[in-house]
Amino acid sequence: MGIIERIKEIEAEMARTQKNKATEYHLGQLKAKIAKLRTQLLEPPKGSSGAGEGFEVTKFGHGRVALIGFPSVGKSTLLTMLTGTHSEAASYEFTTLTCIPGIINYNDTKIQLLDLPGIIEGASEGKGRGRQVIAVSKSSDLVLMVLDASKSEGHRQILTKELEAVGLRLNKRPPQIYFKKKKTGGISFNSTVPLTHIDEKLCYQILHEYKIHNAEVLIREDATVDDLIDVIEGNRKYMKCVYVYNKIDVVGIDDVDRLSRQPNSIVISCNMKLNLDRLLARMWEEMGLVRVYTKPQGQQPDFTDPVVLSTDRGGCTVEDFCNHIHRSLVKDVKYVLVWGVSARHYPQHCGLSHVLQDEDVVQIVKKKDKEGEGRGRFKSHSNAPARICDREKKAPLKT
Ligand SMILES: Nc1nc2c(ncn2[C@@H]2O[C@H](COP(=O)(O)OP(=O)(O)OP(=O)(O)O)[C@@H](O)[C@H]2O)c(=O)[nH]1
Ligand SMILES: [Mg+2]
Repeated sequence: MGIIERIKEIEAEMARTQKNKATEYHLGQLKAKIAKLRTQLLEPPKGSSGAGEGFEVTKFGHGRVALIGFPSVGKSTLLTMLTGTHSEAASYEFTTLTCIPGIINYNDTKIQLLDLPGIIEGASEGKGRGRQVIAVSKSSDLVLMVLDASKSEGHRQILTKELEAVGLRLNKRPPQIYFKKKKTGGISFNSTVPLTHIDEKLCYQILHEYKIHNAEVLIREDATVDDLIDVIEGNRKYMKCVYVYNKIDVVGIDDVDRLSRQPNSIVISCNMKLNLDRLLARMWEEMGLVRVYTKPQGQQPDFTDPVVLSTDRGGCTVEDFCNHIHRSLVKDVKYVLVWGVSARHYPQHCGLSHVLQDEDVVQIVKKKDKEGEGRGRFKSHSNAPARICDREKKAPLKT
């Protein structure tokens, strides 16, 4: 039996099973089994070299955004609108067959936008080019899920489910669970809050399913079984996602109003060029890019070419900023002067751990060149010994 059939079978069993206190443990175990099989499904088949054929697109710019959606929802039209790169758009499905990159210049930063083939239900199991599409979206900083406003709203759930099946978690934060495998000592289970979904026995059973018998588990929030499985698997990717409802020109105003009020959603129309500027602003905001301008000593700041940092790509501290300019700069920095939102007064003297914010101006003050042993005016440039007893003895005077 193949892995997919086994997953289907377990899912059917879960659907058959009544949910109550007595079956809770059994259901938890089944969930862990499915998660294990899904992970197996993602591994490249044994004996093959590498992960097989994919869309190879070089990373470019300060952030990467992937367009994901069913066929013919207007992904290619959106890419053409926003970037000026032409991507074939037509009224039939599966117009786009590979990954087409485009660049958006926005707020002095460059954002790479990727147009991808449409995905269909079952993409996580390898239908269509689903796997490659999902792999590319995993490598991006933000997912734009493009949906057709005139079609059923179930599409959003179907796509989210497909992405969840391969370990992508949209608009969620990692569960507050500490988990560490050990060599010996059995399983220690602790929690800092009252738990309503998990208890010690269930946790033991799930760990047993993974053949883990020595581990430390500390749960810091009212977590569910799925959260625990996510932490044990450890390969989940937490991503931001904006739901983009396209083609609002063909639906009524009531629907548009309802869709736009949903969380993380934005309504647009590519054909009528409606709300595209809002989409760009939203996209930029979600990526959390931090522009830092440099200021040479005694000169005006350079407002043309910012250093762009982000928490997802390396962090936003002064140290990250210095590393961005040059690796060897950090050890020469004495302190930095910061102007902007992150500074309490202008300019603020900051150390390497200071966290910068968008549109800050930074001036680096370097340490002076290495001085000799002595200090200040006692600095000695002669080769004379430091202690009097080390003096070279002169020959005694001849009398
Ligand atoms: N009414 C309306 N039609 C649109 C809009 N945007 C795109 N379309 C149409 O939708 C159709 C599909 O657009 P594409 O951009 O090819 O869609 P796609 O998502 O790239 O499709 P695949 O590449 O097949 O996955 C085209 O006929 C477009 O003209 C819109 O805002 N309103
Ligand atoms: Mg397309």
